[in-house]
Parts: sequence; C-alpha cells; structure tokens
Amino acid sequence: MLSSVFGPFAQDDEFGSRSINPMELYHNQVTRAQGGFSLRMFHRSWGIMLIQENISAPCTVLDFPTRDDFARELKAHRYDIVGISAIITNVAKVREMCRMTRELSPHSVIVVGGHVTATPGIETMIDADHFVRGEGVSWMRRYLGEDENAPVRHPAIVSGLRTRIMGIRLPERKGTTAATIIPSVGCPMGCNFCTTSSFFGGKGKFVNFFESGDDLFEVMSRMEDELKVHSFFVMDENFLLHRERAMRLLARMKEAGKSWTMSVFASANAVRKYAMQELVDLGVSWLWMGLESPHASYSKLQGTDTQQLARELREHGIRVQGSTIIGLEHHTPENIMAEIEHAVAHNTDFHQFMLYTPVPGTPLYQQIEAEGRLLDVDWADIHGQYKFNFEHAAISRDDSKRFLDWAFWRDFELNGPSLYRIAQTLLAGWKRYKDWPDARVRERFASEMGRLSGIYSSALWAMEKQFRKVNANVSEQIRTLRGEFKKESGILSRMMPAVLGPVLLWTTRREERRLARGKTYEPPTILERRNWVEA
Ligand code: B12
Ligand code: SF4
Repeated sequence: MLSSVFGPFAQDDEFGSRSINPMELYHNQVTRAQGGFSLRMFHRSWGIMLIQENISAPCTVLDFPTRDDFARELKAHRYDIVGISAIITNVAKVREMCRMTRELSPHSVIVVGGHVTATPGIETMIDADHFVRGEGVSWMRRYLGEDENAPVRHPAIVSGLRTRIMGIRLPERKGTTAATIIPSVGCPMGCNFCTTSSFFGGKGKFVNFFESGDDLFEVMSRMEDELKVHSFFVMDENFLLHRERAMRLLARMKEAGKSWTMSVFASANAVRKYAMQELVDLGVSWLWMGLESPHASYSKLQGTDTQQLARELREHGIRVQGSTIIGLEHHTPENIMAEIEHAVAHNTDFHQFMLYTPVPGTPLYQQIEAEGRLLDVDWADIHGQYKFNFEHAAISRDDSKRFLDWAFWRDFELNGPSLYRIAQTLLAGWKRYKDWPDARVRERFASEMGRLSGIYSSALWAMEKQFRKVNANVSEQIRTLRGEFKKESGILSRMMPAVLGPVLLWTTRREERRLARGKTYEPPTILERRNWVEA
C-alpha cells in the first residue's frame, strides 16, 4: 500500500494539521485573501500514483485517508510494504502512521518517502524501515527486484478535483479538467531556498522521466485519449528551460494539428528563451513564474524586466501566476512595503506570496543553521504561510506574518479578484488571435470564449457589485470589461448575466458568510488498486 498522510487538514490538531494550511493549492498559497472569489480545489498525491503505475506488484494507493480509513485498510489486507508519502510539515502524521502500522500490521515493511525524509534526525523520530530520499520510482522498482531503468509509464491524472469558486462547486465531467503531466522532478537552477531542486540533486541536476519532445507528445496523446482532455497541467519545475524538448513537442503538435493548452512553471530567464509567438503556438495558457525582488541576486531573473514580461504575456492571452518571496535578507520594515508594491504592480492573474523559509536539505538551511539563526519552531508551522522559522536581521516573526498577509490583501485590493483578471487575459488573447491564420491557435481561443464568455460575463456582473465595497475603481474596471465581453459574445452569452449574475452574487455572499463562520474544505478519501487480485 502507498498512502498519503491522513486528514483532516484544515484544522488545528495534535498531529500537525493547521487551519492556515489546508490541502488546497490556491486557497492555501495564492487566493487566500479573496474570500468567496478564492479558487478552491484539491490535487491528488502524484508521487505515489507515479510509483503505483510503475511497479508490477499488486498495489493500493490510499489518498487523503482519515486515521480510521488507514487503520481499516491495514487490517483488511496483508500488505508486505506500507509506503507513506509526506512533506516535512506532516512529519508528526508520518510518525503516527508508522506507529499504527507497527501495531495493526506488524509484519509490514515500512517505507517513508517524499520531502519529509529531509527532516533532520527523522530516523530517530520515526519507526520506519526505509527512508527514501530523492526519486521514488527507481527506488521502489529496485527494492522489488524489478528493472529500475525500464521506461516510465505515466499514470492518467486528472489535475484537480472538487473545484469551487463563488460558492459553487463546478461540475466534474470527463475532459473538463486538465490532465497532469510530470516530465521531470527537480530543477537544475538550484536557487538556495528551493527544496524541490535540492531534494533531487541540487544545482545542475534533475531527474527526467521523458527525455524528448517525442516522448512527451506520446504521453500527452495517450492522456488525451484516456481522459478526453486537451489541456495539461505540466508539473515540471522549469518546463521551458528545456527548449529543445519543448520545440520538438511543438513540431509534433503542429504536425498532428493538436490545439492543446498547457499550464507550466518556468523561470523568467527560461521564458525569455522564447518568442511570444512560440509560447502561444505551444499552447502555453498559464505560466507560473518567480517574481523575486529586483534586489535579489537570483540568476533566473537576471536581465529581465518582469513587469513588462508579465504585461506582454497577458496581452497574448497567457495567464500569469507570479510568485514572490516575503522576507528576503535585504528586506526591512522600511523597504518591504515598496517591494510588495513592486510585486503587486506586476498585475498578474494570480499572485502567490511565501515567506523566505530555510527548509532542511537546502543550501539556505545549512547557511542559516551554521549562523545559529534557526528558531525552534514546530515542523507543522514551517510552511511559508505563517511566520518565520529563523532570526531575520530586521523583521520580527510576528511582523513577517503581518507583511505576508498584507501582500495578499494588497494584491486583491488593487488588482481585483483573480477570476476577473483571467477573464481580462482571455479577452485580450481572443481579440488578438480570433482571426489568426494558424487554426490550432485560433480554435483554442475560440473554444474557450465559446464555452466561457457567458459564464465570465455573469461572474463579472456579480464581481462588479460585490467588489464595490473593496475598491470602487476596480469595480468600474470590471464593469468596462463586462461591456467588452458583451460586444464579443454571441446572443446567448449576452443574455446569460441577467439570470446567472444575480445567482452568482447570491452564492458568493452565502459563501462569504460560511467562511466567516469558519467553514473549511477537505479533500475526499480515494482508494485505487492496481494489479489487484482478491485473495
Ligand atoms: C502538488 C503539490 C501540493 C498539493 C498537495 C498534493 C498532495 N496531495 O499532497 C498542494 C497544492 C495542496 C500542496 C500543498 C502544500 N505544499 Co506542496 N507541492 C506540490 C508540488 C507542486 C508537486 C508535488 C508533486 O506531485 N510532484 C511530483 C512528484 C512526482 O514528486 P514527489 O511528490 O516529490 O514524489 C517523488 C519523490 O519524492 C518520491 N516519493 C514521494 N512519495 C513517496 C513515497 C514512497 C513510499 C517512496 C518510496 C517515494 C516517494 O518518489 C516520487 C517520484 O520520484 C510540490 C513541488 C514539486 N515540484 O514537487 C510542492 C511541495 C511538495 N509542497 C510543499 C509545501 C511546503 C506545501 C505546503 C506546506 C505549502 C503551503 N504552505 O501551501 C502545503 C501543505 C498542505 C498540507 N496540509 O499538507 C513543498 C515541500 C517542502 C518540503 N521540503 O517538505 C514542495 C516541495 C514545494 C516547494 N518547493 O516548497 N502541495
Ligand atoms: S528556478 Fe524555481 S524551481 Fe528552479 S531552483 Fe529556482 S526556485 Fe527552484
């Protein structure tokens, strides 16, 4: 059995769950200040899905169990191996799961994998047999006596589940949600704070599962068939850095007339290796990019005017998700507001803010430890969304939280709900590409506009009303955008806001009341068996 750690997640408990740290990407780290407009969704534990797909042994994946689910599964079957996947924040849950396994399934070999294994002294904290650092597919194959160098088979992964926005849960029909593709793990850029880079070898290293554009094209075509999708969430820390692979993929897409869209992570220096047109041709529709302070010395940003880059990308219909670190070494209470204003002025579609956080395994952690500046903080509270875990030269722990919270709020207040911003980007892309000669590109924007213009117009109607009390100027801008949508939409979509707008306003207000009462959301427990023969 391969299991992720147990929930519930979005509440404070003795196993390290924290209400501030829900199992939701956007609401946790990106749109958390956006109230009823926050994008809420869950993502499966892809690491164990990948391992399950690549071994021939009968294997159960148990995702987001409760403690009772985990105990029940341990008792229901005789598992030779119990593998637990976790990150450092959840180390106390791993300890408890190992204790439970020893008690309920004493014959099982316990294997702990994932980022949690970088926790200093984990061998003495936790009763497990193996701690697997780095890439897990090859380790598990080797352990089971299988060929560790066999090609990696990609599992069919629906990228997100139970998506919710404006108080409404979106319907989950086959093909409506992107497929996750994992081309590689790690990143060769080796930024000093970056845990994914250091976990898979650090500077200059990473592990590629699919070497070439041809390999990727094959995987994506298979996912298109199996999941009926045309859009992909590419889980690669720096997808665009590998230009040769991306350009070969584009050539294959062109040959086959594929009008796919892709959400990718890439550093600014990697984005700059491409002409805008190449990105659009490739179907890049969502770009997650670090926008660290202009005074930081990260090579990934060098020579790039990131504000201009963000603007340009959005003008070409590419949604930009910025990511900014709060509490870099040079930040002080005097300069940090200006740095946050600089970040917010990028006016990206989404903006993630994270505290500068020395995490075990990274060069930054070693440095701060050597300088004696690490603070004694519970692992469960070291996740970048609460307070510093180190002595900062100029900013106190409590102030770190205040500045972080302010950054989220400022971005929301000044730029409006992210849903409004992505509608803006879609419209810009549509206007630019609706008559484009390449049908693959034209169709992509046309299909999104066709499907969503009525829905966006209705959401804009509700946002305009609801946002008035936050920022009247932005509410006016939302109104203007609604007018533009009206001009560009067909007759049905033009009529939709009159009906759907008030409904969305009502559901948003209801959601805000629920949130004010402390409502939180939990991922569902999922159990999947592979190569399974009932005894
Ligand atoms: C998707 C994701 C999430 C999802 C959750 C998915 C889930 N179901 O758990 C969401 C968005 C909710 C999330 C939340 C958080 N996340 Co997160 N997340 C990721 C992300 C982007 C991708 C993970 C992934 O699937 N990678 C691809 C797979 C293939 O890689 P992998 O998981 O590492 O697995 C490989 C190996 O580690 C190993 N392995 C993994 N498990 C096991 C188990 C066994 C038995 C074995 C043998 C091997 C093994 O084998 C796998 C294949 O090689 C990573 C960044 C990244 N690029 O990895 C961050 C990352 C894992 N998250 C991180 C953090 C800090 C968080 C948050 C605390 C951040 C926050 N404040 O919002 C929260 C925690 C939420 C909570 N309550 O637990 C950190 C972990 C840092 C650390 N050192 O512990 C990462 C590395 C991001 C980063 N660079 O800081 N996250
Ligand atoms: S570019 Fe991004 S993923 Fe790569 S090492 Fe730096 S922070 Fe990590």
